[in-house]
Amino acid sequence: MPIVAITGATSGFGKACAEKFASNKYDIIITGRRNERLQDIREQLEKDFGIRCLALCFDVQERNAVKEIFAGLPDEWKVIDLLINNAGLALGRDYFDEADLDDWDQMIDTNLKGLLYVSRAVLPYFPDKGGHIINIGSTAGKEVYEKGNVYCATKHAVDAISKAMRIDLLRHGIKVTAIHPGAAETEFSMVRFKGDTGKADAVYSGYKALTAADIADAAWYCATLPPHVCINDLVITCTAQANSFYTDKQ
Ligand code: NDP
Ligand code: 8X3
Repeated sequence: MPIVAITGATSGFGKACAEKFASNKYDIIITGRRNERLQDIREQLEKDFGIRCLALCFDVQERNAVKEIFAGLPDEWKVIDLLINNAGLALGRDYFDEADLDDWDQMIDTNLKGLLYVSRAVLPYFPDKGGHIINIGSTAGKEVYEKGNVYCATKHAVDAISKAMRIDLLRHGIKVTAIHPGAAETEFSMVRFKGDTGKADAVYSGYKALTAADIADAAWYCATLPPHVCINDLVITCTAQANSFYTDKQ
């Protein structure tokens, strides 16, 4: 069975991708910081789909932990066909001159440095002249919006590093795809607004946002094309969203 490793699989896009690939008989490596959720999801995937699932609990910001976890993979998990770099977050929605510097650090360390650490740790396990990395960017990586400053910057960085990885990894036959979703209803806004349900719900009210399953379907499409075809860059929004900040509820 092919193996997919998915970071940030305890909720949202990552969990939906795990379900999509498991339902198509991939074996799955799921990661995240919340171990109880990881173990529950592992059990559910194994039970529902009859596949093997390995749950790895770590923080992508911790460079040494990332390296050690992947260096210690059991032998039967040592060929990884696809990596989905999905773990990420926004923290706060504040003017540049008012935002919290700890929030900035965490977004940079997770969305950019975490993606780099995991990618380097997984690269040795790709098959000879093969392998595929899907990076989850954002429409915030294509355009900036008011009070989006550093979150948008991290996703612009994901856009740039995806292009750079595609060029540098071509000599190993590795595909690199960036998927850039617009607003999707997941735990994203609850995290961004630090548990303020009113603010989080308002993000998705008055129009039909994307769902996590929509993004999993897109990832599945990109992952299952013939070897000579690579989707480089895919921007996907709900129909009501015309760009990174305009929706028809405005
Ligand atoms: P969720 O909050 O539902 O999921 C985020 C996932 O990332 C969780 O599984 C979380 O796991 C994991 N994660 C966060 N920080 C870390 C960390 N330091 N180490 C390890 N895992 C971490 O949000 P989404 O599913 O919406 O977001 C997934 C990705 O999609 C993110 O990169 C986000 O920026 C991007 N995105 C989201 C959009 C949206 O509107 N929802 C639109 C465009 C892009 P745990 O807490 O267990 O560690
Ligand atoms: C998440 C989408 O518009 O909240 O990346 O930045 S948005």
